[in-house]
Amino acid sequence: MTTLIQHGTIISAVGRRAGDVLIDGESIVAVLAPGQAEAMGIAADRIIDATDKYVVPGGVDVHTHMQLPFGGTEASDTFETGTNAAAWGGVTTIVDFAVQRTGESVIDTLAEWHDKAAGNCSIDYAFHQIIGGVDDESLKAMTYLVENEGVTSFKMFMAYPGVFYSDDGQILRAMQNAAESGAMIMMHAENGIAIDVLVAQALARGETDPRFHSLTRPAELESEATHRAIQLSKVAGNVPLYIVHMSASEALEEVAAARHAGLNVFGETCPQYLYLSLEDQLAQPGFEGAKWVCSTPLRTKHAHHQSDLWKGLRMNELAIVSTDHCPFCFKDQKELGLGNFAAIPNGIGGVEHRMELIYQGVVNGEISLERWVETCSTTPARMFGLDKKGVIEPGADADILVWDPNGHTRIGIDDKHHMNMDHSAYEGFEIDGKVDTVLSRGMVVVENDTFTGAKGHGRYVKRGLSSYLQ
Ligand code: DUC
Ligand code: ZN
Ligand code: ZN
Repeated sequence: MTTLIQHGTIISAVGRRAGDVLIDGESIVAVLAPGQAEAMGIAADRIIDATDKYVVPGGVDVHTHMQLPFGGTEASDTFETGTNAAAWGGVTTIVDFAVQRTGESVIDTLAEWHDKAAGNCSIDYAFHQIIGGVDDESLKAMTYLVENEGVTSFKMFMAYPGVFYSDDGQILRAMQNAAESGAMIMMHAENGIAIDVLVAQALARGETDPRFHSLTRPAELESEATHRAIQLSKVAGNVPLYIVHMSASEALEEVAAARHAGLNVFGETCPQYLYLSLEDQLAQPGFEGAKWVCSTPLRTKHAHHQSDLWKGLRMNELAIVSTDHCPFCFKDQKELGLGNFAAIPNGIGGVEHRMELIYQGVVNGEISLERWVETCSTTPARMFGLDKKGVIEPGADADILVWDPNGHTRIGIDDKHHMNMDHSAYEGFEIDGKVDTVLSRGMVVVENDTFTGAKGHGRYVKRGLSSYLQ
C-alpha cells in the first residue's frame, strides 16, 4: 500500500519546503518536490491532500506514565486509552516508565510494564526504567537493559523519600554505571528530604489546601537538586544527564551554565509549566486546585518562570517538551487528598495536548515552527535513540502529523478531550490550529475528527543510545 501526502508544507527541525511525502507500507520512501510525483507517474494507492497544511513528523512524547501506581491509586489512562489520546493529539510515539522500587528486580518490573502495554497501544511505545532501589543487582540489570532490552535511559529521584528516592551515593553509583554503558540518567531534581520537612511543618500549621503543595516545594529546592545532580554527573565521568519536568528559572540557570561549560546536560519542560501557575490554577478556591497538583509544582506567575522557560526553549537550554502525562480523576483520586494536600496524587494529564499547546507558542511568537518540530519530535527521538522517529526522510517510519494552521481547537471536557480523566487541566484553552490527519507507521489513526487507529497496532521500539550528545 502506497500513500502520497500531497501539496503540503513539510516542516523539519531545520527548515520548511513545499513538497510531497511518499510512503510505502510503514516507511517513508521519498520526499518529492512539488509536481515530481506527477512527472514520475507515481500513482499512489491513497492520496492525502495537505494543501495549506503543515506536514510534520509525528510527535514523540518521551515522558508519560500510563497506569502508574502512585499516591495510593493508579494513573487513570491505560496504555490503550492513553495512546489513543496521544494519537488524537498528533503523537505517534511515547516513552513510558517501568518502575523498580527497593528490593524489586529491575528485569521483573520491566517485564511487568511490557505486560501492561503489549497488545494495547495504538501507537509505538518504548520504555525508560525507573531505578528506585540501587544495589549490586539493579546496577547489573541496568547494563543488561542497555545491551539487550533497548532501554537506554534510567530515571532517578532526588524527591519522594520512602517511595522512589535515592540518596547521593546511590545516584552516584547509578551514574557511574550509566557512564560505562553509555546510557542517559534522567533526574527528578527536587530536594525531597527538605521538602518533607516543609510539608510536615505546613500541615502542623493547618495549611492543608492544594496551593501549599507548591509553597512547600520552593524553586530553591529544585535548583539545589539540579546543581547537585550536575555535580554528581561530572564526578561520575560526565554521564549524560537529562533533568526532567523543569519549572523554575533558578534550576534552568543551572542547566544553562552546565551546557555553557560543554557538559552533556539537557533540560526538559512541560506545557503545564509554560502556561499554568500557582495563582491561576493551583490556588483556585476550595479543593479545585488539586487538579493541578504535580511535581515539580506549578510556580508563581509573579516571578518570570514561564518567560524564562520559553526563552530556554528558544536558546536550547531546554531541549525537549514532554508532558509528564500522569492523569488522575478528580473524583475518588485527587479527592484522596481532601484535607491534606500531601495526599493528593501528583500528576497532570496532557499527552493529547502537547503538540497543540506548543504550536500555540508558535502563534504567540515564542518559538518558530521549526523549533516546535525540533522540541516535540526530532530532538526527543534523537535524545532517546529512536532512530526511525522524529524526521520526515526516506527510511524513517511513516509517523506523520498533518496540521491545519487554519483550523481551531478548543480544549475542554466537553470539547476536545480523549484522555481518561473527568476534567481537563487546560479547560477552555483555545488553539489557533488543529490536528488534521495522523499516521502511525503508514496507518491513518486520526482523520476527519475520527479515531481510525487500532488497539495493538503500536509496537514496542527498542532504543539505541542517545545520538544527541555533544
Ligand atoms: N511527578 C508527577 O507530577 N507525577 C508523577 C511523578 C512525578 O515525578
Ligand atoms: Zn518526576
Ligand atoms: Zn514523570
